Amino acid sequence: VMWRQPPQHQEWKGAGTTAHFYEIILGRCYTYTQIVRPELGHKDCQKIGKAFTNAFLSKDPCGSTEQDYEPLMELTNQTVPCDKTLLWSKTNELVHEYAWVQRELFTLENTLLGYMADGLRWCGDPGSPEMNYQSCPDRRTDCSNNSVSVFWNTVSKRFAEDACGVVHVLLNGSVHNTFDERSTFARVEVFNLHPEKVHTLQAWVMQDIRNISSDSCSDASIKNLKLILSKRNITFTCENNYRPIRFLQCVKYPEHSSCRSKI
Ligand code: DVN
Repeated sequence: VMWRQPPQHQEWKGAGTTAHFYEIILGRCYTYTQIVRPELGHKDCQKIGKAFTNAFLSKDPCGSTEQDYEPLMELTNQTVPCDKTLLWSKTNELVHEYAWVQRELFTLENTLLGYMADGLRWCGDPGSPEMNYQSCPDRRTDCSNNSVSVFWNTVSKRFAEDACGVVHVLLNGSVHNTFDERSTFARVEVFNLHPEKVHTLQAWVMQDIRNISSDSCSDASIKNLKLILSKRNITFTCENNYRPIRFLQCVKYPEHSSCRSKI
């Protein structure tokens, strides 16, 4: 008999699971726990890798839940020291450049689980024990409860809940909504900071060095953030173009006028 090929149509609008997903997360887990943070050397990366894939394999990629990721969350708990949590929105590149230099600061991607998953895509299929390398749900056109979005919402929630002392956030003063209500920072992190532990949220609002405009801290969206936090009993402070991070921007554009003056 001639066996029919399984249908090869693209099921979802988004790109499929990253090639070699399992090997990548396993390798990153060992790199992180053995080399980046050897104090986490006791973590069981085999178990963590299995818990990660068990969270989404053989399941509807549009019906992902926080509970799916619960076993993974339990295996990857990690303490971030007070005053060292660094949140961000629309500053992906700059924030990680800064965290690379300020080694004691932790973005989510500097924690084990964020480090493992950073930049990857994954999904399964209810009718198969395999990963779907062909396509995965796009969060805008297919479904918001997809395996990747639910993962980031879940780990971001825990990251914010665990924070204590002063929390910092690096925002982009050169985009329309510096504080964007649809962002993970706004939807998840702001509402999961515990006021009993987090007394202050300090924002550093950075503008694109090539077009520095007026005071971003007085932007309407920032006023909205300030209001939300005051209702939650968290003090808000805001600083425009924080100098240490401006210096990082100057590394990229050393000839720019705002970088030419002698320090
Ligand atoms: O504080 C950080 C960090 O802790 C994190 O988990 O949340 C904060 C950063 O997320 P954000 O506030 O949504 O910031 P951005 O710049 O709007 O989005 C950063 C990235 O996450 C982007 O690649 C987003 O994908 P996009 O918009 O280019 O398709 C992505 N992202 C945002 N919301 C998401 C999401 N990915 C999956 N599901 C979501 N709900």
